[in-house]
Amino acid sequence: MQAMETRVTKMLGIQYPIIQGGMAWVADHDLAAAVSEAGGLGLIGGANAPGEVVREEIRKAKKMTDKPFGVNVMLLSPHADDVAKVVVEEGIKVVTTGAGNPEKYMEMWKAAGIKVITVVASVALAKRMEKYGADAVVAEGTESGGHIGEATTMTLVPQVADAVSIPVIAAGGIADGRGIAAAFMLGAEAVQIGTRFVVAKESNVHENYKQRIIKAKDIDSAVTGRTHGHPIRCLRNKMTREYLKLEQEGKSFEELEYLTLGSLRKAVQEGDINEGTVMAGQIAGMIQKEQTCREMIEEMAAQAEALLKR
Ligand code: TUI
Repeated sequence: MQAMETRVTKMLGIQYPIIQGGMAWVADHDLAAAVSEAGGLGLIGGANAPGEVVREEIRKAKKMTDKPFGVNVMLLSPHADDVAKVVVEEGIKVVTTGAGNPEKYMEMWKAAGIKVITVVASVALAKRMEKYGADAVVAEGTESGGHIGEATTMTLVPQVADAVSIPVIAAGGIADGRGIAAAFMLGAEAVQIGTRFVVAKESNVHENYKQRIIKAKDIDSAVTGRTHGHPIRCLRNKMTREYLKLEQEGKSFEELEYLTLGSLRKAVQEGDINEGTVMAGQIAGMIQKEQTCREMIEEMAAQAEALLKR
């Protein structure tokens, strides 16, 4: 796999330049361990979970793999301070952050020898993170599922790659070897993949959620919360129709929160894909089947390598 060796694979000690997204309610110890065992970097998603819950997830993953895995600290979480400490106490080697600016934790993480990878949606934040000591950035395009920025992967990745010297990891709209090869052409040295791993055999999301992604068409994606500055990409359903209608009528964020509060959990765990939030990226339309993480990673890496050699 020489062609796929980059500063990111060397820094993280992984075989393939493929990082799993730290998805809220989805990225648990089973998924993270499976991705790491297959040669990528698995991530446990801290999401809104309390520190002790994340600690348990970390301990379970450690029992399943000796390979490196990381933790995503979701910065909007009320428990972010606790999770930030737990990763240090548990000897985690790689942390990714999302949905905010992690500056206040950087010194503590760097002192603990943690590789810090911040998810950014703009050149400005990428430059700032480099200045604060980030080891790499994930340039996440608006094609991604969940909480998103405005710039597309196609435009963001090369601009971030030009602006910083640390490695850039591309995310948003990538789910096969073509996407990985394209990201490399744009200047990325690894990719972060979320949506495809949601339908992995090792993913514990409800079967209805997996089937909704597998059945999704190219144009099934919707973004709620744009008018309130909390844009969330998910698959169209009863919830998004109602949300977007009320949003258009000028309802406030507080009035609409009841539609999304806890609704990701409702979709992921209870399988309520009509009233729940089915977060997924725009590439959901291309995802056709459930496979093991190993099958997905080996297939994507082989395809990318063949394309990059051409
Ligand atoms: O974080 C994500 N994606 C997420 S987090 C999430 S959980 C959640 N659920 C409901 C409401 C809110 C969150 C679901 N999906 N991706 C990484 C990401 N970070 N995308 C965009 C950003 C971002 C945006 C603005 C990072 C920093 C930022 O500005 C920070 C600043 O202070 O300048």
